[in-house]
Amino acid sequence: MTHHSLLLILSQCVIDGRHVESEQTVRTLLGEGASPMSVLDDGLLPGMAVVGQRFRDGEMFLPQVLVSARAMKTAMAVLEPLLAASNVEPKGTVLIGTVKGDVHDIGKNLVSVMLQGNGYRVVDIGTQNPVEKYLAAYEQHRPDVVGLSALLTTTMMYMPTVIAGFRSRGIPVPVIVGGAPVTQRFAGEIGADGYAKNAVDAVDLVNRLLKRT
Ligand code: B12
Repeated sequence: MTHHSLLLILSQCVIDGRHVESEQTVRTLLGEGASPMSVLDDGLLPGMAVVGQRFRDGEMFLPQVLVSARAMKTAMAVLEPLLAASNVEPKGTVLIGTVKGDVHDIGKNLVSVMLQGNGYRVVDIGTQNPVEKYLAAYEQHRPDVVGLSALLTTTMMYMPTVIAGFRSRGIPVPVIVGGAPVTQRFAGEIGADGYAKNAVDAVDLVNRLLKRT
């Protein structure tokens, strides 16, 4: 089978939420020499995009989205070590987490993996983080950049609270934001130090903020 048809099958596995087959298909593609990036960009992400559209249009419901998310995650578990493989000295540390009230983590995990793959150490504090969690993790790990993720128009409104938490304590760490509803304009309005629309741009953004390449 060609890479192209295997990638289509992989997208469909994510859409249908077939996690066992999605993992197998990823392994087959890798075994046949497909790059981890293309498996992600041309197989998994297009599948997840369809899930997003169908959910929005009321053609798919939450339980189905959950099984799709699981298929995406099982496949990502195979790709992560490959995407993150890098044996150079860390270029810096990035603390990342999804904000309070929000359980979405697929996009955040992707950003983490891409940063790791590009030489950063990532401290991932998971989902549903109140400002106190970010502050405590900051004290413990002293990251060079803090990243906030939110996928809901309601939870993105919590982002300024986290930024204020750092600023009111005089902590000058750059705070960057992202997630589907977040825009460059919103980032500017809440005084974030940066915004990126996807994981690849997130790496560029961190490179720029820390003047690394
Ligand atoms: C999967 C999914 C779920 C899964 C999440 C599983 C998981 N472990 O993450 C489950 C089923 C749990 C879920 C639940 C809900 N969901 Co939901 N979900 C989605 C869905 C379909 C896909 C999200 C996703 O993973 N996308 C793929 C990733 C790769 O993209 P991404 O997250 O945008 O991340 C990229 C960029 O945004 C960026 N990025 C992300 N984070 C960061 C951080 C930084 C610092 C930077 C720089 C960049 C960056 O880089 C990423 C990689 O390129 C979206 C639809 C959509 N189009 O977004 C709805 C969506 C986000 N969900 C939605 C809703 C309404 C809900 C629920 C409220 C439903 C309900 N009634 O209960 C709950 C909320 C639960 C909660 N409290 O958080 C709505 C939000 C509407 C809104 N505007 O607020 C959406 C948009 C669907 C829709 N069209 O209606 N959901």
